[in-house]
Amino acid sequence: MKTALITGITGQDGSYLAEFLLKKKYKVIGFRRRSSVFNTERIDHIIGNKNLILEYGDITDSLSIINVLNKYKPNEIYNLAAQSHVAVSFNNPEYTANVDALGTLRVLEAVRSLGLKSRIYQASTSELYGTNSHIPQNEDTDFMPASPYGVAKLYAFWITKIYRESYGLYACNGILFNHESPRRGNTFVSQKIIKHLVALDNKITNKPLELGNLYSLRDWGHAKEYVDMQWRMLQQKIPEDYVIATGKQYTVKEFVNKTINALNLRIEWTGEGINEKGFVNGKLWVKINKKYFRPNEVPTLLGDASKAEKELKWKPIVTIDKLIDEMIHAAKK
Ligand code: NDP
Ligand code: GDR
Repeated sequence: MKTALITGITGQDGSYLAEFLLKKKYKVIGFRRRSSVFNTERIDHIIGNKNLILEYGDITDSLSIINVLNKYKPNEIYNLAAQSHVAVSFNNPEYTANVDALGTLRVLEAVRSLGLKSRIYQASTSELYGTNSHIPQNEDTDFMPASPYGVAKLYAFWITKIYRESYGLYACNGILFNHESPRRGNTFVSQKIIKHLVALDNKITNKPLELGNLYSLRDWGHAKEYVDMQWRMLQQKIPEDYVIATGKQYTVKEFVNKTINALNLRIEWTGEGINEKGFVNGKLWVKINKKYFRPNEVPTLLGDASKAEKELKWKPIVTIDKLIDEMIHAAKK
């Protein structure tokens, strides 16, 4: 039986990956941090599975990483733990660097110094491309991160590559573009739009949805499909880095429009810039609040995943419309 350690098991991807690996008969060790309130909502349905073990730890704490790695000597490590919110990283840049950059170093160095043969997946991101507007972006596109989050993940990307090349570790970067699901955190734009518009439609609130930049372009896929890729990257002969993306991009405004359509409603937009507003049946449903603008924006992300499609034998299936339908369905429950 193979053993896999997942840091960030309580997050969106960690929960899907744990389900995926348990189905594949792995023993799964979940590395989770202690919290004053329950933080296992996304994995409560699998707690109790005899092949799932949860251990307390924190990616900022080397001892907890070393102890758990030494105890289980996992075949595979999925390093998903991160302060993953780009806007928050501007408020907490040092903390973000500690978790997202040095956290990755701590995992790599623990594997190296303990002499483990564990294969390592590092959760890299399309945020590495930042302000590089050359699209589509692939494994050869230059990185130009535009946030404390992006630059912390740049360090993590390079230190993963450096440990692979210097010490022969089997370590891969998955450069994943945005991926969403009903388990997406409430403050990411997809879930924020869907939950708020569903609440307006069901008259649970009458407050308008407040957004920042409506015109950034994102390549949105489904998290459940993307965790399969994380696993496939660790099953190759040679460790390599891969872009995972759908190859289609939409603006945040198009995401709003698609959600409105899926709710069988119509939206009328008026005004420009900070005064842009969306009305549904004459009522104000969407407005701009400048507090949601970021100090720096990543304007356009569009991934070219042809390397993964060829070598990992993968093609994304879930369209943005299907993703939105699934998220709406979950939000209505
Ligand atoms: P989430 O924010 O949903 O989950 C992050 C996880 O990391 C949570 O389990 C969180 O624990 C844990 N975590 C945060 N800080 C620490 C810490 N100091 N020690 C231990 N655990 C910690 O992110 P996603 O699931 O969406 O993303 C997974 C990874 O993939 C992240 O590294 C993210 O940066 C990266 N990524 C995500 C993309 C996306 O579109 N979703 C795209 C590209 C990369 P807790 O529950 O206690 O908060
Ligand atoms: P992102 O995701 O920054 O791409 O990072 P997010 O959903 O937060 O933002 C996407 C785009 O929407 C714009 N936006 C808003 N964003 C939020 N959160 N809230 C708003 O009100 C709002 N209004 C407009 C943003 O400016 C941005 O352009 C996600 C995270 O999962 C990262 O961890 C991951 O690495 C990248 O995706 C790929």
